[in-house]
Amino acid sequence: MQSLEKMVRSIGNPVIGLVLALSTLSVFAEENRRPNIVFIFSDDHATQSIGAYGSKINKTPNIDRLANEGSIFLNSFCGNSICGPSRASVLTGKHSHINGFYTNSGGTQFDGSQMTFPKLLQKSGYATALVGKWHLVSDPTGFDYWEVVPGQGSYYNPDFYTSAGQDNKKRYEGYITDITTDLGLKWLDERDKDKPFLLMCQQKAPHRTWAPNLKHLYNYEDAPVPEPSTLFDDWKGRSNTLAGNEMSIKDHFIYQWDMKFQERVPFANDFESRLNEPEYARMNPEQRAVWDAYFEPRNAAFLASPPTGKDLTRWKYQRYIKNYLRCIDSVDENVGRVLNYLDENGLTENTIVIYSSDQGFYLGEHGWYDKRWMYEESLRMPFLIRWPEKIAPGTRHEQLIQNIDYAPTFLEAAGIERPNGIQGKSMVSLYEKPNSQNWRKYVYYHYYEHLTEHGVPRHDGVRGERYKLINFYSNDGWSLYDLETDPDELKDLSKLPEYKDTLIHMQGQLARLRAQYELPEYAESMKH
Ligand code: SGN
Ligand code: CA
Repeated sequence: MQSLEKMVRSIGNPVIGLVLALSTLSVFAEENRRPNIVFIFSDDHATQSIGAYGSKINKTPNIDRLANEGSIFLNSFCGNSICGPSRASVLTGKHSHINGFYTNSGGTQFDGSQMTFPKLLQKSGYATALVGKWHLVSDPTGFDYWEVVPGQGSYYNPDFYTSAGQDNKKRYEGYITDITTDLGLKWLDERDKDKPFLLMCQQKAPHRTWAPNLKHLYNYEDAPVPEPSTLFDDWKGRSNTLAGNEMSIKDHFIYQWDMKFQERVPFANDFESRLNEPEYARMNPEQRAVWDAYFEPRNAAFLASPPTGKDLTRWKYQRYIKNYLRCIDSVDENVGRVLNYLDENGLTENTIVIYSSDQGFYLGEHGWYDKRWMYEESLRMPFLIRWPEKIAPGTRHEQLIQNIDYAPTFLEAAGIERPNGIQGKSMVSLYEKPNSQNWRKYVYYHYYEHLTEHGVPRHDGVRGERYKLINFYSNDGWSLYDLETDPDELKDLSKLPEYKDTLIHMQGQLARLRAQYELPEYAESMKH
């Protein structure tokens, strides 16, 4: 930067020089005002387990701070409910068929040469960093610093790698959620403080196999976690495809994996005995001692008199949900660490903080775990945002937003021109008018990973403010739900004559969105 004095001297006329210098200064002042962005992104965190979304099963005081001090989007959705595809949409602001990342399976690499919002922020003068789970196969692009876990990563003593490659992995002792935050905060300390910054802090938790921080193992011990009303859903009255799922609490947990047994359970079938707990092998002797002290007596009690029938499903639900919620306890604690860091370093006012997760998850609803289906629990993504300079505390948004909206929002917040081709809408205007009706009324959804792990068929669809239309286009046709009268989505209305007009209306919306987003023919989508 040219000094003021030098500029005035080189211009000769002190008055013109001073005017020019002052306007230059105001540009720099503007530059300093560009907001920082801290994007905290977890993996598989369902809104049903966030206090601010009305959780009945746990508390998340730190995540809730964002809603109290900023805003919450009550109708926030993904476009393809699975990890890599959702992340690719976040980075590009485009649906899967445009950004090229359709499924986690099939060996796709994210094309990191395409436009992403971190790249544009970096180019416009932001310091950029990414830590934690990446899961897009190719190396991250657009970050001054990145340090990520291979694939899904591990909970205990995790490996991380950098641009030095996966052959040069570094193992950190401790628990992944803490370590990911440590790396992010260390970078914040060491960053170039003359630049605004983007930090993407991407937590692996609470992804399967739901291994808690050992200090949280005894949380939720006192009482059973309430069950969802659809834990014993029989999948009748809806698409036949539902019964083909492999994600039920009843039949599809693996004892030595999800249920935390070390030995084959005598009455378990082969499906339920396929794998061994992946985290146990990574723990050091002290960690194992803590783990064993918790699980061994409880496993022994289970084996001594195993529950049967519905009680067995209930037992599995408790073991699953408690470990899942314990993982979230750690995520929430680490959100608190980040917020405290911003407070202590005078960064709160001018920093946008977002909490989100790559998709929702079934916490026993429909008798399930996992995601992928277009039903509400896995279609939803949390989206909480605090930006003290623009957003009034306690703002609640009803508008339908989607993960393709994040990139254009960050770009507009940073004053960067929106490049052609982005499919999402910037949400910045909604901060000035939280009740704005000038917003989309329907979102498009498309899941491609056909009948892989968990047995979910490909489908697309449209989610409106009241109705949801799903098209199981390669095997079963239409489903239609009324979210107002049937929020649990237990009754498919698509074949009922009295809903014919609604069906036609929603089919029209689907066709409109497919044209707007330039979807190819269904036959083409079936190649992915
Ligand atoms: C793993 C899990 C699945 C999960 C996928 C996708 N199996 O394959 O249960 O659906 O990841 O998750 S596990 O046996 O490895 O636990 S995603 O978040 O990456 O989309
Ligand atoms: Ca995920």
